[in-house]
Amino acid sequence: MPRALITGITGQDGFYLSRLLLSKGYEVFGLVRGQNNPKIAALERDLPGVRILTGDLLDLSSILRALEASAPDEVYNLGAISFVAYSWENVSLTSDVTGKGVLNVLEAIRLYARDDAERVRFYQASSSEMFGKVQRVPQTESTLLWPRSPYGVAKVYGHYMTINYRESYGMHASSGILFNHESPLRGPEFVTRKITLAAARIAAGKQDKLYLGNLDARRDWGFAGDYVEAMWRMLQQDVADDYVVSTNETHSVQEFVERAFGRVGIDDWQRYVEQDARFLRPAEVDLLIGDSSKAHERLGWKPAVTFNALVDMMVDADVARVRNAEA
Ligand code: NAP
Ligand code: F7E
Repeated sequence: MPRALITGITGQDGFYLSRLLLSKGYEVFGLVRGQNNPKIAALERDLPGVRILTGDLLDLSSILRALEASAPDEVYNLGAISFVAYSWENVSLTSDVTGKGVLNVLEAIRLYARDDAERVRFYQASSSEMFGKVQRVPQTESTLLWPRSPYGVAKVYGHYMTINYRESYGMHASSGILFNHESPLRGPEFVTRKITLAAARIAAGKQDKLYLGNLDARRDWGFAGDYVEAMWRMLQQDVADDYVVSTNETHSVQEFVERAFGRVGIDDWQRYVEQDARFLRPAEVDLLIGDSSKAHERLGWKPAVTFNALVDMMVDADVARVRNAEA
């Protein structure tokens, strides 16, 4: 039975990846931080097969202990401070967790694996946010990185450190440059969930307005359930490498709003949506669109869920939550 250790298991991707690995017969271990993390109860309820270990990306010795306890074949580093807007307000913490946290995991694996560096395969959750002020359209694995947020800068550090450990120590370390991916489990601070939740609440008469920042920003949005399959496939390759994972389509925030409100029967969304400067960013990433041909050719991966199906799935889940008085 293969064994996997996942950091960030209480997040969106942690859920989908755990479910995938459990379905493939893996023994799954999850690193959870804090002495009484309230998300543990949900994890135990939704993924009873997962074995929980405590630790923090800021604490190398806790990661080393988790490696010894889980003896993994594969480590997926999904843990991070992942909200871009928050990263300007907490620059140093974001740099430590999202950036140096990667080094801590790589170093812990190196120490743990000793003379057999390839023994533990490693996945790093890199991000399209690294492309920032995009230098090429669409973006590929070789597009110059130009991050536009402290989060993006921290991800660049983790990305190159992953490559560096691969090249220096022969580690089987792969980096997935994932474009935005969403699901009904997306945190409500991200624009997609903020919109689908608001559409559901407005349709139910529970909310009057939706305040947003930049409606013109364009993203390549896919479904998290599809993207975790690409992570797993990367670690099944004989040779570690870096891969863009994307849908190869771009849509504006406004298009997302139109589709979401249309799904709950509101065609005049302009009546409910107002721009609020609080949600504008000091530097914006205006356009993201990936080219995932390499993942398609080498991993045989392609996304199944379309943009419209993704929006509808998220809206329907929020409509159900509102109906059940959960939101
Ligand atoms: P998420 O829902 O925000 O989950 C982040 C996870 O990191 C949570 O489990 C969180 O734990 C954990 N974490 C935060 N600080 C930690 C620390 N100091 N030590 C250990 N764990 C810590 O993120 P996601 O959407 O699932 O994304 C997964 C990864 O992919 C992240 O690294 C993200 O940056 C990256 N990524 C995401 C996207 C996307 O569109 N979703 C795209 C590209 C890359 P708590 O629950 O305790 O807070
Ligand atoms: O913003 C605009 C905002 O916060 C998307 C993370 O998973 O994907 C995510 O980062 C766009 C931006 O995601 C609001 O300015 C407008 O242009 O949903 P978001 P993100 O910043 O793209 C990348 C790939 C990651 O790696 C990250 O971890 O939407 N926008 N109005 C708004 N965004 C928010 N959050 N709230 C608004 O009111």
